[in-house]
Amino acid sequence: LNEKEYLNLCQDILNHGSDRGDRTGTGTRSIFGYQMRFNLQEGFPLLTTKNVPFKLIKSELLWFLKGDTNIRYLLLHNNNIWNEWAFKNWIESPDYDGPDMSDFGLRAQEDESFNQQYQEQMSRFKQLILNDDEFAEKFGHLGDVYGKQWRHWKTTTNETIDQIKQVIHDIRTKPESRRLIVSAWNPEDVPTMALPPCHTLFQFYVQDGKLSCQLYQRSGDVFLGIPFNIASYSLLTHLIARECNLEVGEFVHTIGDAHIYHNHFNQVKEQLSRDPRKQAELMISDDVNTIFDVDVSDISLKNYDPHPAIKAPIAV
Ligand code: UFP
Repeated sequence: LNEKEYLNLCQDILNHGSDRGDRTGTGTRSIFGYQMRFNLQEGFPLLTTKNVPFKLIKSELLWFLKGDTNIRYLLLHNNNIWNEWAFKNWIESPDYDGPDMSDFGLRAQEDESFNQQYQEQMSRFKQLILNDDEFAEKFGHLGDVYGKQWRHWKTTTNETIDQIKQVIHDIRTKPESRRLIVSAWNPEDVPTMALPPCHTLFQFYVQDGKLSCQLYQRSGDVFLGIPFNIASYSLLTHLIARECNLEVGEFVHTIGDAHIYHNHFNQVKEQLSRDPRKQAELMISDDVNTIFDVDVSDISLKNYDPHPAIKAPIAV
């Protein structure tokens, strides 16, 4: 059962992980080096032991695939998952004129009156991104994140490489290749990135007419991030397979630092007490000619029947 792969990871970290400090100051329990395998023929591995908002996963992935790095597209699709990273650029800039927002991630969790102020500034930020072109140009960009590296990798001779187009071409023409790789980790860009890529590199593999994908993820927030990442790369595998006239094989998820934040322990235990249900089925509209034209409305899930969502604070 696909979902067991994830639940076993959670249990393994709780049982055998090391308690460590981390960049965000929250504290984690972590293990190093872990691999999960999801058979995509069995169904779509969106977790059922809690509700995971597939809508957000879809619009984020299509945003990456478009090569877009500005959060405006996401906000237009009611997707707020990258806001904090762009917000950080704004509040640290000379243009910002509101109350002090330093360390907003931790402070918003601990101090309710600060949280009110933070919510106000965040909604002001979102309105500006949506309605003010100049502001969106200046503060909506997240730097050289996935979209940029996947579609417009900058070379030393000032050309760009479209890694996605290239890998699709290679899958079609050299399916036995061992070089079917897309890398998001660009050491030159890392210092200026809002968040250095968590999903660092992925590789494809074709066997028996089926496309498999393996992701190397350097760092995984196992409660909040990983359920998204599993679904996102499974969707990517489906889309690339469709583009190459292949069936789907496996999604192999390899994680470097796999951690559960200390303030997610109760949520994880609640989730582990639940029984997995039947997996959903992914539907991609027949109208889609190429994944480069695909719209959020072309992708849907059939029979997704999860347990209720479980809320938890995000570490920024
Ligand atoms: N994180 C994920 N998945 C993602 C993403 C972030 O798990 O797709 F963008 C988590 C991992 C980590 C934090 O807890 O965000 C990034 O912090 P760091 O750069 O210190 O690893």
